[in-house]
Amino acid sequence: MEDSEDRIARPWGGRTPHRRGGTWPARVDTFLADGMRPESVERWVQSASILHSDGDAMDIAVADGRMVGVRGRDVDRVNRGRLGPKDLYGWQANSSRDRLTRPLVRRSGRLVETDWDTAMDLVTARSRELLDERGPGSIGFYTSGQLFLEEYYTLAVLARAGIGTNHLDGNTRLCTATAAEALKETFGCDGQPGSYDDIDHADVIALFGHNIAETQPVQWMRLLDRLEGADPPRLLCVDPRPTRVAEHAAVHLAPRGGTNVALLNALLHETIRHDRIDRDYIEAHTVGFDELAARVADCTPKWAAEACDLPAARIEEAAELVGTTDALLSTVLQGVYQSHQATAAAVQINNLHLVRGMLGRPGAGVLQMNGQPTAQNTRECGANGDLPGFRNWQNDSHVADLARVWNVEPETVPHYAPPTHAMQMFRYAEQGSIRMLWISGTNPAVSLPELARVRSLLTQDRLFTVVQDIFLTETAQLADVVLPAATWGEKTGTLTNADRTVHLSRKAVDPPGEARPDLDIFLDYSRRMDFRDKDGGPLLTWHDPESAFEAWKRCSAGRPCDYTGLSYAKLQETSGIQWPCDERAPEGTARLYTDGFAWAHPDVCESYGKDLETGASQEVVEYRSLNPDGRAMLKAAAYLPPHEEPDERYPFQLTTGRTLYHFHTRTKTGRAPQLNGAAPDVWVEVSVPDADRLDLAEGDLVEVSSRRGSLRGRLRVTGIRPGLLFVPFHYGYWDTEGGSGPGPDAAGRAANETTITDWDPASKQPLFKTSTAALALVERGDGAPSPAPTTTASAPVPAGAARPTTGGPAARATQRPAAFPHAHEEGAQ
Ligand SMILES: Nc1nc2c(c(=O)[nH]1)N[C@H]1C(S)=C(S)[C@@H](COP(=O)(O)OP(=O)(O)OC[C@H]3O[C@@H](n4cnc5c(=O)[nH]c(N)nc54)[C@H](O)[C@@H]3O)O[C@H]1N2
Ligand SMILES: Nc1nc2c(c(=O)[nH]1)N[C@H]1C(S)=C(S)[C@@H](COP(=O)(O)OP(=O)(O)OC[C@H]3O[C@@H](n4cnc5c(=O)[nH]c(N)nc54)[C@H](O)[C@@H]3O)O[C@H]1N2
Ligand SMILES: [Mo]
Repeated sequence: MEDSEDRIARPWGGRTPHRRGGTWPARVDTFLADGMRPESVERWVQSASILHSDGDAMDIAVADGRMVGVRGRDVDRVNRGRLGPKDLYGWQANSSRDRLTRPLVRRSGRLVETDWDTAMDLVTARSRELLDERGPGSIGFYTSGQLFLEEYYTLAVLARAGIGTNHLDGNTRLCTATAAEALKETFGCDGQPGSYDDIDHADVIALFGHNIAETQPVQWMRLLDRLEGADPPRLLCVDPRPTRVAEHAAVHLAPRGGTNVALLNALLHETIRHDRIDRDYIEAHTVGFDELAARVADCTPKWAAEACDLPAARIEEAAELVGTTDALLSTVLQGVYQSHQATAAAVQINNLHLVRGMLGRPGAGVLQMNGQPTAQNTRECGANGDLPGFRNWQNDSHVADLARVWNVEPETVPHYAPPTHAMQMFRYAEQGSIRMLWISGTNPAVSLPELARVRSLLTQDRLFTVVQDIFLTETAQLADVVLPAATWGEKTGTLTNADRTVHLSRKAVDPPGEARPDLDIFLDYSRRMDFRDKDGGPLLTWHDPESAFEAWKRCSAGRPCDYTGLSYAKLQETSGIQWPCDERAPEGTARLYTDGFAWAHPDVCESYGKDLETGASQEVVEYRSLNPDGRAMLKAAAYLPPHEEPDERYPFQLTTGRTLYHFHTRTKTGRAPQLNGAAPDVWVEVSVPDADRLDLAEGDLVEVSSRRGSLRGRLRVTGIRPGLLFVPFHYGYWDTEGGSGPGPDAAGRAANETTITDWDPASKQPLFKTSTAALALVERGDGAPSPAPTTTASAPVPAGAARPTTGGPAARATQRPAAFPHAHEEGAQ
């Protein structure tokens, strides 16, 4: 029984009802390029999606040496065969005609094609010159959450021990730095406590600033299936927009932007006041309860109601929901991480679970989510502002241990200060102390805040920029050297999703032209730079993905993210496996912290913590006195009002984020016709009362301006919280209509023209969700609606104001129920 559906119009497909505690039924979703029949597929190659943090496992269909489609893997624990819209259609971008196929170098102001030797010689010569003249601190690397583990590890070793620079960070700084920081603050160490399997067991699921329906659509399918099954969960949704999650929620709170800490302190207040706490658990496993209780003593629902602009009764209902269940699962994402007081808020969610003893058992867990497909790997490999293997830069024995793994002297590994965070690196580039910036797998000319500033700092003469990408992006167009990369499907590697599930993604087809895997580019650079270990041998002892993976396993040994029990062969045989996976847990580990918080011990923890208000790093002595035995830490935080508040000139709060059909700066999804068609251009969401008051209507062309800059887009009137505007951040000036060239008419449509350069003090994550703006009419719509989708949080009010979003025949994908092999049901504990 197979059925076919337009998965643009029906993004989540059909339902397979799922009862609490049962096994999620499998369903295999397949999309093949037009005219292609399953019989014509020559090979199916194992992989997993890289267009979000779920790692939906899939096989890539190959015929005639080309990718022709994808099919979900029913054996996999994460998705059990299901695929979301980006999984189904996004791969088509790989074969776009405008892929970069040769290196480019800037000559007399223009980027011209060249060969690899010329390009790499230029990069090497500049690196040497800078090392000689200005030292390792003049070179910075800004990487991604979208490469493979093997690539990050290689980059981390070459940057930290080869160049010896402290300036290496990922765009994970913009993404999940707060997740990592919140885990370190509470548990002493990064590492996702919960598991996606908790969705099968939870009784209440609380989503804080997380539009899972659009950003992790396959896990939303799992939730929808539970909502239709026996003993469904009740949802709490905290989001100022009318997301699909909000629509299905038992309680939806739409707070004023930037007030998460006020709300959470009230939830904690109610939990403690009603004695909905687990005293034995608190006693056995935590430190800091008395201070937390004192800090939230005055944070009544009535007090928070004012700060958050919510009815106090709703806050009480939410508190009852999370306070009275026996199985609470919370998920947290950008509505917290990119909002005001990001780390402080994310930590209060950990606190809620700790005081209720809701951790480490089926259905009771926290998912401090990741967003990008391989952000977890960026963090564990130390290609972000951390040392590899969650080692502590302030702990000399951790640095010595890392130096042992790399066979270098400990002084070679910079640890005189915290690894530089991305926002600081761009500041250094602006001020001139960083003179070479190597950007891989990210498009900062669209994704960083305050783009006018970013453009001007990237185009300075004194800064040498290398951009490694698969397209000539807005950022690549500003580079001195552009290196053409091979991507997913064209190279082999591993990736780890938000619930620690490691997948293997195999090469299915050759990359176009002379494009090379990022791993090969980094290895080539290291060879040319002749990086050596302390005995004169090559610093990098590996030569391909599998040998890089084996090297990483040695680095991970004995750390929380232990990969020593994994191998390519095992990942191929079993599909996804959750780390840690070692001798003691050869099948992987479903949940962390089932039995205490050993990684919080002062000798092994990744971080001694920070002051949540100022971001100042604590010293080991402070940590030891606070937490001598290694317990979970309850850290309190007072609510502080957002930095930028609406005023007469900029009367709106402005928030930015995602839509279901696009991924980030759209370099892939903008080139997949079904996805592009569903949301072809930027729009601006405004509430019904605000539109009425300003006499604005659906489809009007408006300008959104802030202290930083402005953008134009068509208006979509929705059920969003009054006083708040929303703009999707996907649209740079690159225009899909006119091919790959920048569309001059499309200038000024990027959300980040308007966003603020400001970041969370502890995690250093930029605040993309909280700034202020003005809204003005540019031109009346001609009756045509805005290009916003109707199937999502941007649904129009009234519902008939825009034609329903559909994909037509080109978007038909099949769904087939499948038997789920029970052997893979739950990873070992
Ligand atoms: N379709 C799609 N999926 C993706 C991606 C994509 O680009 N497209 N990107 C991936 C990546 S890298 C990431 S990081 C994730 C992000 O996934 P999400 O965090 O789910 O997505 P966002 O749209 O950034 O933000 C979520 C919600 O935060 C709400 N919000 C804004 N301000 C506040 C606030 O102050 N408080 C609260 N409580 N909520 C607020 C917004 O209304 C928005 O609906 O998605 C991943 N998945
Ligand atoms: N206003 C606003 N801004 C935001 C956000 C927001 O919510 N609002 N969210 C932030 C978040 S959470 C994120 S994660 C960032 C994302 O921001 P970016 O990372 O800048 O966005 P992407 O478009 O994913 O950029 C990835 C780049 O890598 C290239 N690429 C793809 N595959 C490969 C490969 O295999 N190798 C190489 N070398 N390149 C490859 C793509 O073509 C693309 O140019 O944006 C952040 N910016
Ligand atoms: Mo992200």
